[in-house]
Amino acid sequence: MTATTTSIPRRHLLAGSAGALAAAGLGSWSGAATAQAKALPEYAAWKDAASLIVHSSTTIETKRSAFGSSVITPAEQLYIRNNLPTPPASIVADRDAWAVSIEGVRNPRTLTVAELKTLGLDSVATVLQCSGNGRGFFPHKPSGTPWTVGAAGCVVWSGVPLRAVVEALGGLADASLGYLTGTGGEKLPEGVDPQSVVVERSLPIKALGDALLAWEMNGAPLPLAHGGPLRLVVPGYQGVNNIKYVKRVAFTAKESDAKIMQHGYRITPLGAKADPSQASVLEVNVKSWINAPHPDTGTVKAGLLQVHGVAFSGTSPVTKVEISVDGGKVWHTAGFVGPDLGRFAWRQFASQLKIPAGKYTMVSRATDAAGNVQPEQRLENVSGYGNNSWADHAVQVTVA
Ligand SMILES: Nc1nc2c(c(=O)[nH]1)N[C@H]1C(S)=C(S)[C@@H](COP(=O)(O)O)O[C@H]1N2
Ligand SMILES: [Mo]
Repeated sequence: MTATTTSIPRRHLLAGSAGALAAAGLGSWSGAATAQAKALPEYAAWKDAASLIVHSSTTIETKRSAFGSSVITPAEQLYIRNNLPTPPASIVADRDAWAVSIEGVRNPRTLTVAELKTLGLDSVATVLQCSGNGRGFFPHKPSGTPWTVGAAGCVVWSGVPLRAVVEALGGLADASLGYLTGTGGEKLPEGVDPQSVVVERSLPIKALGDALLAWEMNGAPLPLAHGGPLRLVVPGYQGVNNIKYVKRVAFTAKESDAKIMQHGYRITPLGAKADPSQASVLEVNVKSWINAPHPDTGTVKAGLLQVHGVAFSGTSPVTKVEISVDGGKVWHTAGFVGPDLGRFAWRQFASQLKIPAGKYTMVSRATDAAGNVQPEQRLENVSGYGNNSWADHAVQVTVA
């Protein structure tokens, strides 16, 4: 599995200076380009500012040009998204003392991280991606952070399989409990209904199969910024379902009543109001994008050009990535490079192109083992969730 070299004949050059996609207003860089250069907040001061776009103290994005080509996203470059103010550093002062209550099992109990560490150990690489990643490409400008591609990363988590914890506590209390519910440990603001602000998500019980209670990320104690001391990691599920500073895991008959579950993170048709009958943001959908070449990293010279990017899906491995330099008219299969870290991780793809001078609209399109193909168009929805459109993720490249 090596990168492929493809010669791009002149006929694949886009006519005119912009091409159809650009003319339609797609594939623009407006989200990244208009972000202000704000300073990193204190809890994330250890991050690599040069790799990041600070939208606010609780929303920080990785620059597209900062994604490297070695699969794992370093913690210093990983995006941050907090719905509530970040908890104080005191919660990671004694990590082993952090406690999580486990409910809906035969012997419900509160377990400390120290106790969890005796119950089992596993390690899994996953794509962590905010469901709003790509929101910046929606033409109706949804409210929320206009992320382009950088509300995502691929990281390795270590912790105890949640199944092992359930087994240690006598198994599920009732075989009919249909949901796995996780609750964040933030201190909630006073004077408001807790259900209106708590970060609490319910997932179909099948998510238990791969779930982990993780205390380590990329080989280091889980940073506070990413949910330390303990995080519920649900491989294959969108960012919001991976509960940071988790204080409660419950097996429940119903979905949580919390607003973030009932009305938040729903795929709401344009013009409609969010309601619980609409699809919730659950599994990650098939997606890819090109990280290099990138207009921020200088002039691209005619001749040999290295194109690379990332491709992933929810719970199925990606099996194919195609790239196009003419906005999707002619496609070439790219090669996978680097280690395969399993079906929840992203894969790097690369292609060497022999390319003449001109303007190109470079796009990539992923396919997974279940046969899902990355679509050309986004699914319009009020909050701008789940954008996996290959057209929106185009890079405009000038080869001189
Ligand atoms: N407790 C808690 N967990 C949370 C959140 C939060 O605000 N509080 N945000 C969620 C959202 S919307 C996303 S996209 C991811 C972001 O994870 P990161 O900040 O580690 O990148 O965490 C999820 N888990
Ligand atoms: Mo998110």
